[in-house]
Amino acid sequence: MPKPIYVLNGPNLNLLGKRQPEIYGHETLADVERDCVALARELGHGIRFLQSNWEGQIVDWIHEARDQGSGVVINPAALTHTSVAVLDALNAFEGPVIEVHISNVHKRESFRRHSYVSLRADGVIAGLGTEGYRLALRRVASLLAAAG
Ligand code: CA2
Repeated sequence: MPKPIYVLNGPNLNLLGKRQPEIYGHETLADVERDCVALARELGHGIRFLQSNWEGQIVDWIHEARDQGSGVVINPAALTHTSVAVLDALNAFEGPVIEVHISNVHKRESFRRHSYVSLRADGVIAGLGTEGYRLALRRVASLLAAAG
């Protein structure tokens, strides 16, 4: 069985599609998961799609991915801007990592322009809406294929 790509979602993303649609759109996280599962299948991969409001849980899932995952797509949400713990965990993960933000963080408050996670990410997608998750999955799949 090939290892799944981990798709990790940080705090408050469980509210996607339920609040602030002007920033984050109308799709729910369940919609995003459904589309990611379908695309991953097309690309010949499985995924483990997860969300937590707890920093330590995100860190634990990144640790799990070290043995059980092939790559990571991560929207760390607010932890992007605060969490050295998430960065340290990602630094211990050897496969491809793509960071996703639904909104264009560069068009918002200045604190959103700094990302700890970008110090490790192989690529960053911001402002492409929930389509960013699918683009990130495609990139992880192509990096995995290139690595053989
Ligand atoms: O644009 C993104 O994807 C963010 O990672 C979303 C985070 C924010 O802190 C980052 O700066 C950018 C916030 C996630 C909270 O998501 C909500 C969705 C709907 C309603 C309320 C919050």
